Amino acid sequence: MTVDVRDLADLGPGDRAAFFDRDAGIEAVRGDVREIVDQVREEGDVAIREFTSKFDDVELGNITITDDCERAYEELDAALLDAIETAVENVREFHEAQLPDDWRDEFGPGRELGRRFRPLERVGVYVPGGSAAYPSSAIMGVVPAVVAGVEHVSVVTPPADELNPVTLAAIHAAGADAVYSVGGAQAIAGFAYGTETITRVQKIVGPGNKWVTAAKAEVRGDVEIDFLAGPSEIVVVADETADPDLVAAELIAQAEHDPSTSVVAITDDAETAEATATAVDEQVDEREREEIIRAGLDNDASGILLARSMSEAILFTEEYAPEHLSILADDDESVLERIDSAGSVFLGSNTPVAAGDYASGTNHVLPTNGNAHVTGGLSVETFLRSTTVQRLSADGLEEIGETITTLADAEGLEAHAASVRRRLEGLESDDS
Ligand code: HSO
Ligand code: ZN
Repeated sequence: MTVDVRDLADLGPGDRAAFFDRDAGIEAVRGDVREIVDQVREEGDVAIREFTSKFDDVELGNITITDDCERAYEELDAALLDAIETAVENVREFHEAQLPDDWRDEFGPGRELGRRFRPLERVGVYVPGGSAAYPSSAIMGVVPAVVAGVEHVSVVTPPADELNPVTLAAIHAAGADAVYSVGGAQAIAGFAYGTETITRVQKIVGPGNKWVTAAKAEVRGDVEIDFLAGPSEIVVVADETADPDLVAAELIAQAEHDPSTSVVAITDDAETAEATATAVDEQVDEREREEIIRAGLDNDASGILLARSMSEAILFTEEYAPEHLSILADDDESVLERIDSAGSVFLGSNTPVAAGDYASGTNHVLPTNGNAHVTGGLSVETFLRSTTVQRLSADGLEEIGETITTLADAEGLEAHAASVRRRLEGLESDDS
């Protein structure tokens, strides 16, 4: 068997913890990354070129490749272009539905409060390249920023002798304003501090390898980031009605991303668990990326788990807080009802995770490593900031004046209280 079925109740504390202690694996490279970041910060483009030569084995001509993206778009095969346009359109529509309206309301007599939303001005999107060149990630990073109204959306993507034309075309279709042929920690540093060529941004988003993620951790504080994303993850919660072939297909699909992907199926039904293990065995041989898949299935945070009840399966899933959650169960809505922590949820047998990875419209840049306990994936809000606004009428100020002055006095901030009393006194003399 490629994957054994394990009883959840029999897992020792160490085995159980392995499922929950996933991390992005960046500690080992933090020191090296710090040096790269510091050098780019000091030397700008010179350091960008030096590190690109050293790590990517490419002597950069133009760092800026915005026009190349447009050309790739114009020259792309019609079927691919159509797929990219459909994906962009669906992602755009779903994200447009997220745009919040500015609002004001009266919360008490003469006390008007509200919120306004404005886009960030300059953001940077990291689009992975190399063996993990994902045109879809270009769409997922750039489109929400454009929808939010960000004025300058720039993209970095690693250089290569032959850049992936589909990725370049997708970057253009998604609406990026500037594109740079730089990858790794040096690209993140370029975004964070700016160089002669690269425009400094206010926020950096998008997934990357551990060098990229470590660099995001390094520059965080000087620049906003989305989150530190690790390898892909999925939990499939299945009951006895689930088709084991589909459960297996979901595990295998995400496992093909990376050898360190974590994939879990959990069910309360022994037959479903065994049949899933058999289906994984059968399917894995047929897959092109079999070796990567096998490595993923073998991870400590991967496995087919048999729970004593659906409740136990749900509690495990909640603690896992997976990036992707597929629910293949008769009453999937009531399973969903009991789960708060997951990046993106896929309900029912017609909803493969690949739909969200590529084209249904939801975002695939999602929290991993249990971060779904505290955050969601990329959205329009990632690229907005909010401002509160208020106006008090005379009545409104009189109503809360004493509350303010009492608290200000208690804090010893007499001038705060005075700024209120001066107005209240003015109001009294207006009355007389
Ligand atoms: N499942 C990945 C995204 C992706 N899948 C890109 C295919 N291409 C992380 O959510
Ligand atoms: Zn995927």
